[in-house]
Amino acid sequence: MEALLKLRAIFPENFNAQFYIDVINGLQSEPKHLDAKYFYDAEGDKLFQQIMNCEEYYLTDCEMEIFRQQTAELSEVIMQGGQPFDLIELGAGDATKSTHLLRDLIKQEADFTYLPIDISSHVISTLNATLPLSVPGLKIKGLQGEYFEMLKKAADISTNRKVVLFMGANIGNMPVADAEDFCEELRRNLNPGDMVLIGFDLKKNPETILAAYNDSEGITKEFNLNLLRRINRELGANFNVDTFHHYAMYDPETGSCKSYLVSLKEQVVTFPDGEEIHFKRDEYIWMEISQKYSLDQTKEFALRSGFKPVANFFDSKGWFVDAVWVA
Ligand code: AVI
Repeated sequence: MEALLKLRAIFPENFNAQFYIDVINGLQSEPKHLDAKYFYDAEGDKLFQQIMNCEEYYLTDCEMEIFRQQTAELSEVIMQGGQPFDLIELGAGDATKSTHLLRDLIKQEADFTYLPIDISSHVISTLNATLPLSVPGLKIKGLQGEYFEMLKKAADISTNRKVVLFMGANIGNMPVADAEDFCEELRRNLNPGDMVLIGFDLKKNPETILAAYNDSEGITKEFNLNLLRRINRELGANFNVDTFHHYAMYDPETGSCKSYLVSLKEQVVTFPDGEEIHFKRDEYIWMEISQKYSLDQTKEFALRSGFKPVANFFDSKGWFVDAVWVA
């Protein structure tokens, strides 16, 4: 506690101790890495919006097409488990894709409550205020917090059947073993008959995948560099972002797409408490994984974590799947 107070006195005003600890631990690891969850400050959110709109980043369009064009089929599968139910969305964001589903479920007179879960209180208060206006008749109860804590809370609030949406290929941002653990924990938090819909980005032409993470306008590069800028802004470090190169690679054998920032020279980055991070020339920071799966792998994944795969929804190119599993 005393150490923490000292740190608070040294660092900029909005000092987040956990952020500092994770950054220092990551940069002292071998190889160096940073946790991709820290990409998403206000600046990072804006850059991610730009990524989603950029030519090469196909993932959002693919999943949007599924939610726009197969809405009735999605509703049918979801409603088959019986009513009433709670529709829970992990990491709801602005709920653009799920709004199509919500409207259709209301049209079908489904008896359900929408429980968006997000770590951001801003996201939750905005959804609580705006969604009932854009989706008349919607019952909504936003939950702000960590996914599994809020899933437990959702189970306390009602005993209704649960349908959990985990979209956007967010599962790809976990290494495969962590994603398996995540699915197992999800299963443990659900009852038999509950359902999950998980968005997976599928393996495809390696050039298509690589381009999505190395766009020609350099937005993904800025998205990565923004984390170094954030560390400068919030933790008072002195990264010179011009001396880091964005490098993305995709391995078609393993399906892992990884991004790195590579130091263009030998250098030392310092923090206000005197902590120093040394970089050799060409030393890299592993920034993010975006894992791609084959359809068979998604099925194995379901079975290994105790779910039964019941339906798959593909976009017209067959690049993305929203897989529906029953607990
Ligand atoms: C949020 N997530 C699914 C994105 C992805 O495709 O891995 C994050 C991202 N990183 C770079 N571009 C997009």
